Amino acid sequence: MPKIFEARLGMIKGFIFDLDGVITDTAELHYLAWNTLAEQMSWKFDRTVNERLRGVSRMDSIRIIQQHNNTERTEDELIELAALKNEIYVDSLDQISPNDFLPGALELLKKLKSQGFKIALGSASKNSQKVLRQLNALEYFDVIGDGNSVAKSKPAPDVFLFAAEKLKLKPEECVVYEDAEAGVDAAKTGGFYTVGIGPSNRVGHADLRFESMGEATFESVKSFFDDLFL
Ligand code: B16
Ligand code: MG
Repeated sequence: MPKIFEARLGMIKGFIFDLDGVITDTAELHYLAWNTLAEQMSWKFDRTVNERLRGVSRMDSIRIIQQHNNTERTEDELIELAALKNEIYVDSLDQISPNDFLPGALELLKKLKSQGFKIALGSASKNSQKVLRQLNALEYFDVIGDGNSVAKSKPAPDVFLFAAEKLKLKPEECVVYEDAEAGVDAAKTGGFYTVGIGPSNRVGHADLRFESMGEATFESVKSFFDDLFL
């Protein structure tokens, strides 16, 4: 039987990818944008605080930064400040190019496509379309689930459930790749198989974990989940 049909016989039929930290590293650009705003506002902000924003929505991120600074602001003020950060961030996305895939990510997308798997994005970002466009990666995704698709952000499973439904697959037919603690929580709550990218203190609760995308190849994942691909 041609390889391309094999995947359709097994239980795993689709892959859902987080964006930042899995497909590309926008975390640095998020950090720089938050840092610029923090300097303008004379807020305390550093890379340790930034690490707490990984996989967290924009509005939840600004709440974390405000807590860190012991400040209280109205919801309208927070929306305005988050919009300022977003302007800086979106401008900085212009510098992303097809050279900015995390090592291994593009190869994995190509492999999955050639094997006939369905592919979706499951990101908290409301800017995912621009990031994927800059990477020239839109063609690999059958469905885009992102911060514009659902109201509840990770650790709620909504964005992954949205992506699976649009792919016409059940959660147990999909593997989710995630680099954030809240993202793995979201995928597990939704009933998905999970691949964590990063250290065990962050994503050790995933079914399978790799330090980097370069290690998280199709072959490694297939050999771990074994029967689900038969
Ligand atoms: P935006 P992911 C997340 O991306 C980032 O990790 C997180 O730092 C960011 O706050 C969030 O997207 C929202 O992004 O401001 O562009 O809507 O990992 O879920 O792909
Ligand atoms: Mg992420």
